[in-house]
Amino acid sequence: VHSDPELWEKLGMDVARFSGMPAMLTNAYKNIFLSQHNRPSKMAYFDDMVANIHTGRIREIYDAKQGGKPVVGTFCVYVPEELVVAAGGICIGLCGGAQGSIADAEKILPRNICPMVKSAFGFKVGKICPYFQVVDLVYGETTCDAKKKTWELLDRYVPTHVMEIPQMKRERDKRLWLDEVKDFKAAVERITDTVADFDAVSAGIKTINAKRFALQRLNSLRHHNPSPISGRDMLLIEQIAFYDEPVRFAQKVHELCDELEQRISSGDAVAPTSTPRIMVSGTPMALPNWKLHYIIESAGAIVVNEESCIGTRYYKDLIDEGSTDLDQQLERLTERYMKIDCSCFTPNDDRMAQVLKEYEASGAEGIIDYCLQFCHTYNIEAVKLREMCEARGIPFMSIETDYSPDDMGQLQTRVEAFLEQI
Ligand code: BJ8
Repeated sequence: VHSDPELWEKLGMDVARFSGMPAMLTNAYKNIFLSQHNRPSKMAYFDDMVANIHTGRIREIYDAKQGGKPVVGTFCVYVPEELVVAAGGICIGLCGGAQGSIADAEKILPRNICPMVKSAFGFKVGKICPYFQVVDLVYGETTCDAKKKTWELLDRYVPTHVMEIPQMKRERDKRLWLDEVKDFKAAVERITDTVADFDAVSAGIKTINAKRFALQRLNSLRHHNPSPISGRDMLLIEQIAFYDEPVRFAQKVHELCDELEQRISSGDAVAPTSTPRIMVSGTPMALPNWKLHYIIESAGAIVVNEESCIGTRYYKDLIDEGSTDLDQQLERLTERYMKIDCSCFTPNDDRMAQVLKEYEASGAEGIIDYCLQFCHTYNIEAVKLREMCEARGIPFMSIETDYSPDDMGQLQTRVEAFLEQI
């Protein structure tokens, strides 16, 4: 991992403290990623994105911002990045997946809330995330209680707007959501000082559709048995999707897909056909949270699908590009976003059908449901998932954990016992 203290200083970071952090990332990265055998060569781009995470991409965003492109930070795949691109801004996902910032957050926030919220908040309070420092505006949402109440506090450190995400999907909820999308568009236009007209929104939709489509292609190639790519590499790419430049990212994903197609036709795989195939479902795994994938793959299985917002929920649906006016564009955009089956909705039965569909498409042989500690909605929804799996004879296990390494041994034992059933 390279360093750029001059840039970090300009971003108002705690440079002394931050300078010690990239080394940890390097060691973890070497163990988890670079030690893998027979990785696709096109993973080099994504390795480089991580090696340069605190220099290259952040420098690129900083320079673009100096050139008049404001930066919007988000925490949920419900916030429509198409509209940020349409208005000439940059959109980056800011969710936190690191243990290192939790203690900062716990000086202010209660301890018994979701680690993702604490990690993200701690990054801002401790001034130890350059991406958090570069954003002009944060757009939060009212999905879960931990997030929506944290935004009130986060607003003291960085301007934080909040959009209301309905909790149901009736017609009146869809109307409310359309109004929220329009408010979001106006807020982004205010900071970019640009009105996103029909052509600009078309271009924004095309760019983000292309990114999502590239990920769809990659995910369907990785479903091949034997797997041409590991689950942890796929997760890494899904994480990088939230901060890379979207056009270049899509191109690099397609280059990797081309290589995977060749690997499939020549029978070149990362694990033999007999390897147990596991699908992960549940809460998002924000960068650098690789804990569960590492445990599963170190136990001799391979992860073949992530039913998660850092996973298929982010890219399974595209926006219809055939609109003829701006109103229709925004309606179609809201329709696409309303298909996201987050457990914050009630009822959320579409998710059951989606999990089953992805289970079958990926050729998985068991589901491990991943729930971040204190995430009540996913935790309770796991009851229905378990019932559905039991009724169909699908091996199912749910795990509730946080970012600390303390339960690694216990999780390893549970995962190994689960794999024996397969
Ligand atoms: S659309 S999953 S990205 S809200 S894990 S912070 S819900 S307590 S992340 Fe999410 Fe949007 Fe839904 Fe997706 Fe709260 Fe749960 Fe933590 Fe969560």
